[in-house]
Amino acid sequence: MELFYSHASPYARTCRVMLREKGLLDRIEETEVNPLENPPHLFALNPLGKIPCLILDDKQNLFDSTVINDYLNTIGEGDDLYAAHQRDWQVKKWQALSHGMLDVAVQLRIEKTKPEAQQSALWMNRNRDALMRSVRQLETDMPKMPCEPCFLGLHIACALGYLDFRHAEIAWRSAAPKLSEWFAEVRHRPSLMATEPR
Ligand SMILES: N[C@@H](CCC(=O)N[C@@H](CS)C(=O)NCC(=O)O)C(=O)O
Repeated sequence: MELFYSHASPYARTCRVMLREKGLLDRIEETEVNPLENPPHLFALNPLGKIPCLILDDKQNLFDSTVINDYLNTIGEGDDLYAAHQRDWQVKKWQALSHGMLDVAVQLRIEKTKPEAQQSALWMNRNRDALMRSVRQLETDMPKMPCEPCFLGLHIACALGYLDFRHAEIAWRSAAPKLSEWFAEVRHRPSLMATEPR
């Protein structure tokens, strides 16, 4: 299999974490690509032109990150990292919250990269507010989240890691001390260490 990714993409990071957690590294080639350079091979695989994108051994391909992670979880070794999602709608909801945080944080990043005159202060504030509300919700709901091997926590760690990487001005730790303490520990997990954004 071959995974197209970039070091900065938080969505691709979740797949790279899943690959490591499920013992699939010896079955994958990870190929770096910059979607903004309009690579024809990526566009041929994914008409949306986005990463991550996975080529399977039979040459079929998969996107987006949710589909790829579901697939990797199915074919890899060890615990089913979506077991809690299957039996608890709240876990699915928190997974959607974490994925939504990536959407908002990437949107904010796109806004920041525009020339200053074209940036929308209104949207940047809306995005920052949504991220802070989401962090506060995670702080509140954390005690109810599953402790068993579960992909939710790893995904949340990728979302928080992206906030630190691209939006360090968002002081999420002061609003979420328990989450911050948890993140300080979980970020040292080998799958997360090996995929730190850059
Ligand atoms: N819903 C997609 C989002 C993927 C996405 O937006 N990837 C970004 C990189 S972080 C991308 O490839 N952007 C290129 C573009 O939009 O042209 C997923 O979960 O994989």
